[in-house]
Amino acid sequence: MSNTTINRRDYAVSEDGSNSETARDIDELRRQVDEIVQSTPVVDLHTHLYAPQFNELGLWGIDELLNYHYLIAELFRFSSVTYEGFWRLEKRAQSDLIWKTLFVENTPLSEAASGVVRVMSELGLDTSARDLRQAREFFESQNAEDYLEKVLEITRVTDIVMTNDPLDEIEIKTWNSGEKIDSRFHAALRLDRLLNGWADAVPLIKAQGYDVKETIDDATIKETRRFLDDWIGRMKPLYLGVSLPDDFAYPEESARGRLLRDAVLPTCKEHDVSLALMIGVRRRVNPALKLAGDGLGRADVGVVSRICAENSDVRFLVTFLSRENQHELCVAARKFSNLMPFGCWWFLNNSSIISEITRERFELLGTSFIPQHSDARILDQLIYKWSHSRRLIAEALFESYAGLWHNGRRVKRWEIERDAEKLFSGNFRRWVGLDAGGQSFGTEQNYNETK
Ligand code: RAT
Ligand code: ZN
Repeated sequence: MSNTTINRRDYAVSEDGSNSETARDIDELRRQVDEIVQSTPVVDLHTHLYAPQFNELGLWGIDELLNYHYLIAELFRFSSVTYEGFWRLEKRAQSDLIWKTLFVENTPLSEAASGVVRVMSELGLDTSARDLRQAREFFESQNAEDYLEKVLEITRVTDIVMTNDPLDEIEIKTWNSGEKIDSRFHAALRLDRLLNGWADAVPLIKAQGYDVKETIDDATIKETRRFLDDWIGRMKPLYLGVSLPDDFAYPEESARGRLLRDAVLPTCKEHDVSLALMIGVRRRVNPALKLAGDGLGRADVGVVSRICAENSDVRFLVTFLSRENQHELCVAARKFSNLMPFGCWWFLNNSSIISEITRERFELLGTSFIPQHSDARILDQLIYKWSHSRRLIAEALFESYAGLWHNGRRVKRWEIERDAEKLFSGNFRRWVGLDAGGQSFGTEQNYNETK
């Protein structure tokens, strides 16, 4: 439900003054926005999904869905199982326990749990089943290739951006095999291990034939740049990306600060490739939870303003993990045109918070931002994450149009289509130079020609 009450009397346009036509007009606007937002293709700019060529890295199916780290964290809110006890179980026993605890013995109200219900109902599965027999039979009968097509069709996601670690053994094998990657999947070169764990990264980079040292000197910077150049050549990433802690600073007297300033930013300039900064994660707040054990902290948005000011020839995609940083990020984006806010990341990918952040962004930035990415780790999650996000973004967009209408301008259908295209794919495509496949948007004439 929307947070803002729309007073339908405000839209009275009928000659006889009756309210029915008023309601019809605003309702029709609502229907138009819903229909357009539901059908607009999506480019999902940050996921942890993989093209089929990466084989076992691609996850799908009920056991993976239930073993999502968001749900593992929730399990321990309700179950007395110990961390060690849980990790000792086989994957199927883990998902059985998660199902029994979060879906049978408790009502699956959380965003992640309710999302599993959404996926199951979309696929025609019993969402109140006592066990996972039916769901497992369904997934066992699916062929991976056809299932990928099915999910992309249901979600209208046309392009998926992966998270690619150049130090991951399985990934390296696929990239080096020269196999053609499914063209709907795009790479994002992830720099976490390089920037956040230099000492551990050094032997791995060395093993790939680059003469880097733990102490960062000019020769090491040169070799790191060669490493990045080579991986950019191999992956053709749409952007370089890194997640950063809440106390991330810039400039910073540290290995990360030096590598960022002297290797990463010059590489972005040279290759004309964007840098994604995902700021605010506190890794391993509870290490016993493994991947589920990360938390968050409020960061300093001034850091982003400084980076943008000092590197005006680099484009930055930026997201913050703390809700408290969102308003400041919008204000920073008003000051720097090389800054593109994106997504409601991780702990912010919850209905109430998506609504709030998206409204705030419309108010401060119009349509000049990227409202959402899925962060899906399991293919099936695209179904619920995009269904939730589309609904919430449609609501926020409708309310912005209603406000505009109230102020004296009625948005036209082609303008709604143009706006939706920007929000769900165009802003990102243009930011990173991803070809829009011949589609043209933006003018009434284009709209009429493509109708
Ligand atoms: O959202 C998530 O699944 C997190 O575990 C992280 O992957 C985060 O999104 C990240 O990219 O670091
Ligand atoms: Zn992620």
